[in-house]
Amino acid sequence: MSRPVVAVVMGSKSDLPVVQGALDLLKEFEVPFTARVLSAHRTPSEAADFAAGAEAAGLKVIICAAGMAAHLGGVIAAHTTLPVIGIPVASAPFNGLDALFSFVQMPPGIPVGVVTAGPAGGKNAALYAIEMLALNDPALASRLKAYRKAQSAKVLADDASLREL
Ligand code: RP5
Repeated sequence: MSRPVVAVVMGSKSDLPVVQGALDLLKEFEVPFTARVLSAHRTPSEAADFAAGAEAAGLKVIICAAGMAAHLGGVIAAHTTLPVIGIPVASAPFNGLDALFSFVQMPPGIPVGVVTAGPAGGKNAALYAIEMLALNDPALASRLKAYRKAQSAKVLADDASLREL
């Protein structure tokens, strides 16, 4: 197995259902990745150490999923210049708005790119990471184009089948 180029970090194993779509897509696109559970609040030193060593470890993009006061993306981004993509995880009582604001409200100088909450966010985080990697990987870029083509073909087929009714 090649060295991971994407890390998918979640604040808790309970975030896994949201992240699963990202893991599945990275597998489908044959992007080597690692999945970790690291918490900005419960394991702050481990989270900071991981981020500080990420570039030297060969990682290119870090995806972070967290809920509630979701500081994971910000803490990881504070310790690396690699691009960080945040997936807010919805939880009671604020249904992910809390996590969204925690991810998106980064002070100028330390950006975190944010996708939507929930499984759609998980998928788009992976696709966004794949788009970044595809800039320097022509084989990955053609897999991405084929994926888009298949996606469009499915919508057109759905359209045709409904028009027949
Ligand atoms: C956050 O707190 C995690 O990312 C998770 O979404 C939330 C709740 O964590 P657990 O209590 O389920 O471990 O840090």
